[in-house]
Amino acid sequence: MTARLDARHADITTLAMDAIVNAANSSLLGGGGVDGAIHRAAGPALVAECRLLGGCETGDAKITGGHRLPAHHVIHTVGPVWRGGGHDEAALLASCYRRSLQLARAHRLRSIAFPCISTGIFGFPAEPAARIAVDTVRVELAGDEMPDLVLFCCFSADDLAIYRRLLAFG
Ligand code: AR6
Repeated sequence: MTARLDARHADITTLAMDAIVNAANSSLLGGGGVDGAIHRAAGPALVAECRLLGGCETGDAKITGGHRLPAHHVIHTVGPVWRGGGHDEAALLASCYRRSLQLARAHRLRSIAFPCISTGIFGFPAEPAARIAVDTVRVELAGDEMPDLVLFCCFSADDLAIYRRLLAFG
């Protein structure tokens, strides 16, 4: 069986998944956007755990507990800042999805929710970012049983419409 992919309009901090993914920065010490929301909801123990991780490279991912979140784990990944498209942004964004799923699998997690990494403060255009997200997740999970649910968590109706179309028609 291959993983089920779905998209939902939600605040990712409310999702009771095995893991939610955080669109962090390389310090892993918090910020605005979804990063700020996750740290506020998880409580101060999350940043204390993050301090032990020594930061994270763009395109890579690291895992912590979920603390006060309903999710059991947080996978922190650092997306690229959009600089016009000629600075390896697409490959680095794909790497965020790939590395997050590899971590989820290594920890035997069954369900994971992604926000639209890099498309807020980091400025990556929404449509190409969603295409990279869906294509990368599909390839990474081909023929693999774990995780068995991957949710694209959209914070806007516009993002949800993009993902619904990509999931329906490829
Ligand atoms: N639940 C789900 N999605 C959300 C939520 C939420 N609660 N809040 C925002 N989004 P962004 P980035 C969506 O800016 O572009 C931080 O300061 C948002 O609408 O959070 O990767 C970090 O520390 C957008 O679709 O992340 C970094 O410095 C998506 O999450 C920097 O921002 C990503 O927007 C990372 O920028």
